[in-house]
Amino acid sequence: MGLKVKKKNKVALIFGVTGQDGSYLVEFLLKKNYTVYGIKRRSSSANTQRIDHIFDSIDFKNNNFFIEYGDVTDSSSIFNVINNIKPDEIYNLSAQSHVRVSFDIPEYTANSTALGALRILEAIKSLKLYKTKFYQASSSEMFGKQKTNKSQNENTKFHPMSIYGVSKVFAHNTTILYREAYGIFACNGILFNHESPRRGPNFVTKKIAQGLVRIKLKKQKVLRLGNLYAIRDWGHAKDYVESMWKIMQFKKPDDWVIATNYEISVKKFINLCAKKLKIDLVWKNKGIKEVGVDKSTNQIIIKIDKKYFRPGEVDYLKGNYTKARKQLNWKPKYNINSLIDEMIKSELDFHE
Ligand code: NAP
Ligand code: G4F
Repeated sequence: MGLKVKKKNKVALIFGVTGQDGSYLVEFLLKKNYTVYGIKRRSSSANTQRIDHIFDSIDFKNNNFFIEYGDVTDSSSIFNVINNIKPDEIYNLSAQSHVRVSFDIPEYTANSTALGALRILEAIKSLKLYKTKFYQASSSEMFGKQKTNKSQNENTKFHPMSIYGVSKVFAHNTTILYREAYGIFACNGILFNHESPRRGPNFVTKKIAQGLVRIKLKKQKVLRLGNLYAIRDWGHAKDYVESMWKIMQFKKPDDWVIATNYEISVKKFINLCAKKLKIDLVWKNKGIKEVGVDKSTNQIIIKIDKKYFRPGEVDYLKGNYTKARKQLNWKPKYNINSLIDEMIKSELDFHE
């Protein structure tokens, strides 16, 4: 009988582990038997709510999950952690990820979202870790302003409309440069919007699901929103973290669009949520005066607030993920209905 050699676990390092995607990615990798290190930044209040459950969950009993302090605006912390861990795979999910906020804190957004990726790639290069693979969380926000409402793929030209988008283009191109100039296995996942019950509360889907449930339960009177006519291609974060891993296992480093190829407006998203909650919603007026009225009570429950409009808006995003479907054998399992069902259920459960 031949000797059975236990294969060493692969080691992954995640920047942005405390975020929506980071939390799903840890769960995914632990189930694949990885040893996972996550980087959290210092904050004055707890920022680990999305991952705390992993430490004492039976689902992850044999886990190998460790948290280290670090910050992608601090080169020395990046260098030290990569040097100590020497991971097989690095996932850079860290960013100041809110598009509207990037107009208010442009310099910090560029520092974390653009230069963060550069700092990690520089550390890989200077430590000569040529076996370490790198994943960059690129974004459909990079496509920005498009001349036509055609779906976007890997060859679509970028025209970012926010400092966040500009920063992501920098990180995206830097990733390609380090691949081509230094031979690093560096990949970009150009992910379209993806949501979940763990989505941050100031992104529109979570804000709508949370707000309408609170209104239904009479805990909130009005939900204030910005542009109702932006169109997005919304998927589920759980599906999208699987694509990140598949991108890193592909035979060569490359860039990939990950999407559902199904687009709806913010207004349609509201209508679908309202219908699931049995709120009889009708719309009145136009422009800034547009309101959503609960027909059963005749109360205004949705108002437009100028403060949520952006100096630059992205009107239309719909991704063509044919390359990922054919070459990575990836496709989304959730659709818009199952995504909304899960988000609404989680909000209702919260109030039980
Ligand atoms: P998220 O929930 O906002 O998570 C961002 C993560 O980055 C958090 O863990 C955050 O830490 C961390 N972070 C922020 N600044 C940092 C810094 N200076 N140093 C270290 N960590 C820092 O975002 P997400 O939705 O999970 O998205 C993950 C990544 O994919 C982001 O880069 C985002 O830009 C990109 N992306 C997202 C989407 C989407 O639709 N969700 C689509 C395309 C691309 P705290 O928890 O302490 O804030
Ligand atoms: O939910 P959002 O803030 O997402 P946005 O701007 O598309 O960005 C998200 O997706 C990107 C991928 O394309 C990521 F890279 C990025 O990190 C982030 O995860 O806004 C979606 C749409 C926008 O057009 C916005 O103007 O909803 C519109 N909107 C209308 N009212 C609102 C609101 N957005 C927010 N956040 N809050 C509102 O009250």
